[in-house]
Amino acid sequence: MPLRNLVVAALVICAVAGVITAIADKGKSEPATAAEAKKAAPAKKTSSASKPFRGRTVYVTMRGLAFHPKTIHLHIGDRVVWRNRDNVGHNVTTQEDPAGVNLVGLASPTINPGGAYAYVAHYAGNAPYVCTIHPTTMQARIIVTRRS
Ligand SMILES: [Cu+2]
Repeated sequence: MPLRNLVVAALVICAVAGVITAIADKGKSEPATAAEAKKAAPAKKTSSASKPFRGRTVYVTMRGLAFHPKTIHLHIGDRVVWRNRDNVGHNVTTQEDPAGVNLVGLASPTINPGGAYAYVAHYAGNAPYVCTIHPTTMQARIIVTRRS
């Protein structure tokens, strides 16, 4: 029996310690100023992670051996989804831009008929891209700019 009493006593001590710690933490976590409260708010939002993607989505349709629309504009953090509506496979491959530096760096695998390929823009850039299977008709451009 003394061993059991010892265990019970230990559990009670742990529970009390837990409550004290919780009270102490509550006091600490309350922001002292409005500025601190503002700082703390975004951190809480990102940790919830219920909606990890917060950018815009731009859709490009691959149909009739062409990209529609031919030019897309997006901001860093936005996403492009290419959807293949043809009955042959396509891909999306950025080309070196003679007028500038290709910062997009995009090379998809083959996108099968009915399939799609998504790309989130992480860098600013302005690059022509093609489907390397049909490079004469499937030419387009992706322009990624910083959010102002
Ligand atoms: Cu193609």
